[in-house]
Amino acid sequence: EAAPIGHGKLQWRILIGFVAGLTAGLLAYTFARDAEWIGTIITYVTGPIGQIFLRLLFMLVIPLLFSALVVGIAEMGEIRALKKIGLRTLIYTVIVSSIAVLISITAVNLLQPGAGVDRAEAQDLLAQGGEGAASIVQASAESDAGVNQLIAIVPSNIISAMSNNDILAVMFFALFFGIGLLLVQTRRTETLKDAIEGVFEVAMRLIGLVIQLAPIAIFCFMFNLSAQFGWDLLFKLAAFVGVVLLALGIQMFGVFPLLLKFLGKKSPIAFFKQTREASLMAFSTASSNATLPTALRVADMELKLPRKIARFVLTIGATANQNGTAMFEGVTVLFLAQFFGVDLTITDQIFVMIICILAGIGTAGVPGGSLPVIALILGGVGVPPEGIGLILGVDRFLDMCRTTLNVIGDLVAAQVISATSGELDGVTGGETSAAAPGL
Ligand code: DAS
Repeated sequence: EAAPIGHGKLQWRILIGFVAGLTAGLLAYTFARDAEWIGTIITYVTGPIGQIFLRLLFMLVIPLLFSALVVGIAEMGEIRALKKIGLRTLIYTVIVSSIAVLISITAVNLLQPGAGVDRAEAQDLLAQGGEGAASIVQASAESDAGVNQLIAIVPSNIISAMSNNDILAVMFFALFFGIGLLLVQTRRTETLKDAIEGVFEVAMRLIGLVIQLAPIAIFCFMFNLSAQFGWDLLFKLAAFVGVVLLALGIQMFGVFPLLLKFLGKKSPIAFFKQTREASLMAFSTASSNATLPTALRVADMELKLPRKIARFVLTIGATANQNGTAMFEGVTVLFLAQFFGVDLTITDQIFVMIICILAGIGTAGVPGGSLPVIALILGGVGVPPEGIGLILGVDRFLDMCRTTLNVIGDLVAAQVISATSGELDGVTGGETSAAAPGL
């Protein structure tokens, strides 16, 4: 039986991996910054281990997400319940994402981080980030923007959507299939529902095994980050990093506690304590999708939320309710506009805000998922998209922070929607079958 992360064993090992990786990386950066052996270690050891860990998790995300969503919907029992939960989730997402983007845009306008960037440093960063920026601009140019992207959410072939890891299309199909199960409800579909529940349990159990690698993988992530960027990580573009962290902090420790207290019927302190392993996983992997299994288990075993609501809100939320991403996109677009001296009128800023809220719905829950979207928005407001190269050096660290906000935001949504749907009373939680492990 995989040691349940919530009971401390694995969680402490993950924490030790995190601190050890950070320390080792900073030591390597401080005493052997340009030594060849550091590059060799990152290329042949720590880099591959981190990538294999993420790929093992991504390999299981599609089966997990599909089965969680289908069974979550089928367990609602009737279409009326689905409509109620679905509507509440949509309303919650739009309102809370709007608050998030409003906070981020206000912070950038008030603090003007883009106005004070040292030109020499900026030229250096643009040169370093040039290659990465070009590939991101290329990716955003290729992505179907606007209407095509909307149409692409409806998969014409679910197998190719799954093989292309097209999470939104898989989610659409799972929603549709779950509604089909709700409408049919015969003995045979009950068997089918049980079979799909079995897929969920197997996926969760396998993820419980994969997550045993987390301490080593997280050591590698943190070593790679700190050995390459060292202390500069925090001081480079300090004003920009500071404004992003300020905005994320206001949402995390201002807005979320208010939502939890007044709508979620939950003490914020208890909530943050019970969800810490999801925070740790989100921060270390910088991927909402990779953290989804942990979020599902935390909602079930720690927060004791009703499965049907938690599974629906968390699987939809992992991709469609990314508060951290929406904030980061708002700050970055306005920061780069300031840096390049592009004056954005209020209408421009409202346009950016609306796109950021929508982008928070369509951005992939993978490391760096929001970068192509930012390049798209920059192009839309007359800022050179290549300018994204300026922030690439600090993006990994900020991605870890914003992904943590994304995942915690999804868990807050599940808590609030459960409480406001009157589904909290009498839920014992821990209903996940035995196969779903401690992670
Ligand atoms: N890393 C993305 C996620 O997993 C967020 C982002 O890139 O903005 O949610």
